[in-house]
Amino acid sequence: PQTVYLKDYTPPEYLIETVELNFDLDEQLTIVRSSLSLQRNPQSKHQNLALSLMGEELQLISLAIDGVSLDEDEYTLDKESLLIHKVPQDRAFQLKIENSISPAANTALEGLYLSSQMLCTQCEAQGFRKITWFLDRPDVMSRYKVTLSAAKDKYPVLLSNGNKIAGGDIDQNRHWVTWEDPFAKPSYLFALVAGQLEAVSDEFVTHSGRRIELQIFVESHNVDKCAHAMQSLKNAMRWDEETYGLEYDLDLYMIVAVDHFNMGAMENKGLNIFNTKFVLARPDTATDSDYEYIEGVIGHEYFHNWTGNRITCRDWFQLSLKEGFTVFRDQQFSADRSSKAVKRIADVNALRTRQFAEDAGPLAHPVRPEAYIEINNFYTLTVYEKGAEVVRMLHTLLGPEGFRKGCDLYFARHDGQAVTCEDFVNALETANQADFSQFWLWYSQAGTPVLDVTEHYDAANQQLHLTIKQSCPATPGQAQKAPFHIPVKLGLLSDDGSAAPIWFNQQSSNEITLHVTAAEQTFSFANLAQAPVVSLLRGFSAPVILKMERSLEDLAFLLRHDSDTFNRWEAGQQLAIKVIFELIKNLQNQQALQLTPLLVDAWRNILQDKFSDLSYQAMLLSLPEESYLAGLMEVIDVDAIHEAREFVRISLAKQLQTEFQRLYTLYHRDESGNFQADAIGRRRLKNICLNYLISLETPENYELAERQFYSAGNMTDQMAALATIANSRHPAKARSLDSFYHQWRREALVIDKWFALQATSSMPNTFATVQSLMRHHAFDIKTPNRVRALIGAFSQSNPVNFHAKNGEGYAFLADQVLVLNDLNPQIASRMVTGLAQWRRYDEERQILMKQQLQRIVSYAHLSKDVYEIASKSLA
Ligand code: HT7
Ligand code: ZN
Repeated sequence: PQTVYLKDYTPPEYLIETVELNFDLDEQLTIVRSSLSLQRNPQSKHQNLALSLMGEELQLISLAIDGVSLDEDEYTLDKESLLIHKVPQDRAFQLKIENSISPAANTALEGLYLSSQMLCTQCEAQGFRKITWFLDRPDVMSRYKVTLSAAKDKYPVLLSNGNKIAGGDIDQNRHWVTWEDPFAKPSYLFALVAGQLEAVSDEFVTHSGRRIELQIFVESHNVDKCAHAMQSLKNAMRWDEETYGLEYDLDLYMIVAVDHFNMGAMENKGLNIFNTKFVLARPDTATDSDYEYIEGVIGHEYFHNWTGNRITCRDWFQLSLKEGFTVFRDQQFSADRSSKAVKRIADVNALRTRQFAEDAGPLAHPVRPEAYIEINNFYTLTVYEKGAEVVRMLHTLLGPEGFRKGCDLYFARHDGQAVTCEDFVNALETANQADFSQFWLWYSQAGTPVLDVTEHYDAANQQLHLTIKQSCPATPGQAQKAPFHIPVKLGLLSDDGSAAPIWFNQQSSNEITLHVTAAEQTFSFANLAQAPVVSLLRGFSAPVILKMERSLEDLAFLLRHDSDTFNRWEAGQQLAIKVIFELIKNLQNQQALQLTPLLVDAWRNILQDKFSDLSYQAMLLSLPEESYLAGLMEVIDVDAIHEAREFVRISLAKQLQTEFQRLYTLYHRDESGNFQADAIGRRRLKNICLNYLISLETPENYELAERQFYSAGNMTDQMAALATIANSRHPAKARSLDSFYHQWRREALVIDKWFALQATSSMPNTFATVQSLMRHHAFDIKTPNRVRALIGAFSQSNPVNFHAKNGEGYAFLADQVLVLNDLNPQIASRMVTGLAQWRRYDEERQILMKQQLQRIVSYAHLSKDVYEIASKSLA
């Protein structure tokens, strides 16, 4: 397969000003008639008389230019393009194309496809070319008018972008609707939906007094699960006006929820299409986390209207221009809507566990990649999450006002354009007279920088010297790295836990941001009568690995006293990590395990202290996840990690049982339907206590979990109880799982949870369970949510069982990847991730994982998607 390079970018040779599309919709055979007004792009340097359009899996019916049909010798058709040998050069012309497509046969879920009984589209990144031939690239922006016609009974609702301008009946059985979008857009933002859908409606009055109609379309049995998504949308619209001064532009905003979707959601202009998972919620079917995710994703897609749609990407290498910025915006939104501390910790946790692994492995790439084989493979944690961290650092460096000033300039300068990441950074620089030339390296250099910090207290001069060395490991294609510009937030604590004033450059403050720009730098702080305790990288001010020798006592001190909520949590995590790694060493040397009283005391303090934010308290009590611990190990030992972490969990439960029980009883109450932050906090705290308690495997704690499972009036409590049961030797495990299935068999999203819960159990017979679940009548390999819930969850979130020494997990995954490869390459390539980190394991596992990757690569009909991930993993 061919590699596409950023350096080869050239402007399009032709532009398309307007597009008229006419769809005769039918699930077996849809006829597409497209009329394009084209003209040469004055900015193109080429002198080509020919016009090359992209198209895949299309059946051509006819072609005409300015009303004159083209003969077969006037064009060349191949698998991926249509070349019209000669087109008018000095004037605009009309190209008419008629072709057919087969939505029901489209299992890749890209282009026009059938989801349940509904027809819908997914065009990002390059799906439009599976609908008709086009200049399917984001820098070609056109105005669209779309007419849909279909059978009235099967497809009573017909939707596309923009405003509905006309409609009517064709005959007794068929009807039509015309939509017009006044905003020019790239083809990836085109959408249509047809189906038997019900609309839940509301309205929003904008800052300037415009009335916007809001509609969420779902199948009729889901109408009672849209209220939260609707409220989230209104919250997002208000927030963007207040925070960025950005108002919605069309008169109508539509969201459609579909069962079959390759990702979370899609920001098509005026017609978002969502995975049902990120729309539907009712207290008894969705957990508190589901509610939070829904608000975040609804916000994310809404925010794209400005960061992505009004201002879009010049080419797909610039993906982080819209995704990194929009993730940052949705993170800010969620933080403002809930607990800032908890949201930041959750985001950093996800980044460090998953993106850091990507950045340290064979698939590492810069936030702005330079080459790809299949762009769908670059919707990555690096482009999204690290991209958001890069924007966050710009926000930190400029401060909120400076950042807003820069954004205002970006929106004013580039509205209606397709631009690059440089354009974004330039606008921030110009508005603030800043210089981000070194900062730019965050976009072009891959890998996670490491900060090695040493401190030296000079008692005689009452000075503290901090020496920070930065380095960044080699990544594929980038052996050497230049130093980054890293904002490092710092605070100092006196020995009573209060803030020690920071005297730096003759000025004093309680917190400062250091600019780390060289390979090695020393920062000195004056007027310190005693050695302070350093709180570094507050708020996780940069996506780096911080290495600093710290005693258990210092960490326990920071855990008690740091005023920075992120660093307070981080101190607890570092403390637990140090303890767990000591235990891992003991296990590997076959020594007896013992838990240091220091950790028990620290956890006791957390349990006994008063917190206004109980979600935060619950987070402080959570032990680092196994996958995060794995990322810190030279050679990953999944069994030792699991055993050591379990030992800590059980020991804490034994020694602090009374405290865990006290808090469980205090906060266990029925307040289903209450989604206020304090009620969510009570559930989180109570459920983490339950998690510790059940590890004791005593009848009374088993009883506690079972009672909660059967009496819960909300999904958070029911799932939390079932998860503890499924992950233990609870005698009622099978009965509880069966009961759950029967209770929820008609709710697809809840059944996904049921699959995932079993797939992630660390109990010994899980692989057999996974195999039998593959044969369960509710399992469907053509439904991405189900695949993620079973195959994805097992291979990516069940380290002990997936990495079983006999290699059965690896062979199973490769089998499924090959099946998926033929059905849905995007989902197949996502599943390969489970094997990508093979070099991090012991030699025996390396051999087994590598064998499966080789088996995948040698498959005769391998898709570009899977080939790219598997071959790069092996390289
Ligand atoms: N911008 C959207 C990306 C997306 C997507 C990409 C490839 C294949 C399928 C897809 N569905 C959605 C989602 C977002 O980031 O908002
Ligand atoms: Zn996005």
